[in-house]
Amino acid sequence: MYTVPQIEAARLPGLLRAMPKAELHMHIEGSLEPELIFALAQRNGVALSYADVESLRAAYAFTNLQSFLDIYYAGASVLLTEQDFYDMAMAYLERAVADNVVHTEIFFDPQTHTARGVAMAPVIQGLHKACVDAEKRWGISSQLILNFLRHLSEEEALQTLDEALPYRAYFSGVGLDSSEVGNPPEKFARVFARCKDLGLRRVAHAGEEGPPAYIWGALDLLHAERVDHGVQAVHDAALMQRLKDERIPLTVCPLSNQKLQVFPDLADHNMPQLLAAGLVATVNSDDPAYFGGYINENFVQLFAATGMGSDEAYQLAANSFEASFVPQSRKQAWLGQLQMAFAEAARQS
Ligand code: ES4
Ligand code: ZN
Repeated sequence: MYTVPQIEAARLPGLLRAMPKAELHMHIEGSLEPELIFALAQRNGVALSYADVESLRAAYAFTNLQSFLDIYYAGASVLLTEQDFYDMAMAYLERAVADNVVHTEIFFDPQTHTARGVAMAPVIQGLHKACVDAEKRWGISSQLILNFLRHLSEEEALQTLDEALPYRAYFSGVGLDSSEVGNPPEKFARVFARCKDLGLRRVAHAGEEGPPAYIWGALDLLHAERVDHGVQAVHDAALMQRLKDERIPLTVCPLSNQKLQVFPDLADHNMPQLLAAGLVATVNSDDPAYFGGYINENFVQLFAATGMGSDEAYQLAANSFEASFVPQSRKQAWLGQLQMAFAEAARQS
């Protein structure tokens, strides 16, 4: 049994930044920084309804999920070519490496692009080439997870899946995102069943703003292997027991939850409760360009606000490896690296 070294509070932020980690809930379109949005708009001759970078950033004052999604889809409208998708993903992957992310499972929203007349090929090929080049250049591994937009119909999701299947080798799984309340998981039961038959891994956003019933639905109707967000599970004791017993991971996004008013004060975030209940909870950035920080900023601000310590830091990093869709042998190797990072921090303490 491994005993986590206790690290003094002053050294905790440094450890949170230095420890190796996996990021499992990050929408690549949500990594588009305002500067890159304007650069791509200029390169592609796309008109934006904001005068400059500052006025766009000033519009990032969200009150709920929908108020964010409206601006997020507007930002994505500058993406047209394979090079655009490649540049966006390389910018994220370089940033992730700086945060000591060793593995990432990247969400992308093809329907946000195909609905504007962009073909599936430049979307997936641009993202895939960036993943390959980033691994060669920096050693970070990545997978792509295709997300269906839940405010659209299941018919449209099925058509999107068909359009993506020529690139089946380039994505490992599917997910479900966009406006949650009013778009319950049962709407997508058939398309997820088809994905399961195809051997695709399955995740779904559930219990971000929506009720515990949507988390049950994600598990029982979509056969989701991970729940994205899932923070509303604490309102259902039987559900908490199920998540714990089956070790179903939650990919939690603290700064997203704060910015979208799920937990307006980070000090009230329920991450300590999720970990104390024995759940496989993880920390992720969701849409880092919009919510005020990449993964390390999520770790550092969450720990400062809630007073969690080195036990929780270790647990969250270990959980991120357990929750990833990679072979057990790679998870074991990462755990070894994690324990080396803790040993190094303990030597400095
Ligand atoms: C999202 Cl925070 C969040 N929730 C649901 N769908 C999304 N797409 C991008 N970010
Ligand atoms: Zn999300």
